[in-house]
Amino acid sequence: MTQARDVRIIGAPSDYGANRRGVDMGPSAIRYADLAAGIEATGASVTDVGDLAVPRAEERDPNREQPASGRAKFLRETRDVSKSLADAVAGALDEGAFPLVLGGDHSIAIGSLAGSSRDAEIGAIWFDAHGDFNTPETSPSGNVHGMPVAAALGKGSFADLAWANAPGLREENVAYVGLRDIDADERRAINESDVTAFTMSDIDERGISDVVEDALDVASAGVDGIHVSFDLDWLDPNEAPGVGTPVRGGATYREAHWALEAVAERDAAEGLLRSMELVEVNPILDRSNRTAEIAAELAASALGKRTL
Ligand code: B3U
Ligand code: MN
Ligand code: MN
Repeated sequence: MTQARDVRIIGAPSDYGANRRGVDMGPSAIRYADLAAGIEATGASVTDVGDLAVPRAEERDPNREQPASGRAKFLRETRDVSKSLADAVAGALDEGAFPLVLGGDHSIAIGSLAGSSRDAEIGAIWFDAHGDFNTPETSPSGNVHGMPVAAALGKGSFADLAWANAPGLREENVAYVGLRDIDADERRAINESDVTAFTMSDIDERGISDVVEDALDVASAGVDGIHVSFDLDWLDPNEAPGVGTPVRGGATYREAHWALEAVAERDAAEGLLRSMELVEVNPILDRSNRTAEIAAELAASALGKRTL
């Protein structure tokens, strides 16, 4: 990178996609954990455009609008947030800035992916315990945070919802890292699709470095850039307790830093990092803001923070 990056922080305090309250406070908690200073230490400049307007879930009826088949709670509200986030992300890119989106639950990825791929072919790396590949038809919960990858790719009844689709994302360029909690129908759908999925077992067997390098190859093949979607529940709950759906057996703190340093290294060589989001930080369930602190640190690692 010849020019210093101009990072634009966009808060998306939505919790419409999750069944536990609290992730709406994620953006504040991550900012409070010295996010901007950590990013500036990489040499980047930072502009924080604040939070998107998200009405409180209590004031809304989750069933007011539903897809043609299946169930997706707060679909109407999710559409509104997705559209405004997609515009904010695409607007940042248009102006030469790097969009760093703070969630919110993982349903916000629908907007990030739509915005990042509005005028470009992109790949996506998905760090998550979960596949987020449910459709309204397969979801056991109706929670949209378990559906954003399927939504972006137009699966199931998302095929009819253009706002949810990411125009420049092909499933061949989607790579999961560290999956460990998948629903039965979701497993079938992932296996039948052209996405590439590395599980926690793959990391145990091959090591984090080989797996992340492979994921980067998949996501970056033939595209203009990649989106990094980072769900804090990818980490082990002992390290990152402040998430709504913790799953045992996750990545360590060191593996997480290594993974994002590998992203930064590839970016330094190839300039491929286009957009990023940090999601599912739930301050109510956290201990002394440590999950938010990890999120802030990981953003700095992805953007090129170095020890030496
Ligand atoms: N797969 C389940 C659980 C879940 C997905 N993402 C999170 N939880 N955070 C579902 O509801 O789709
Ligand atoms: Mn997720
Ligand atoms: Mn998850």
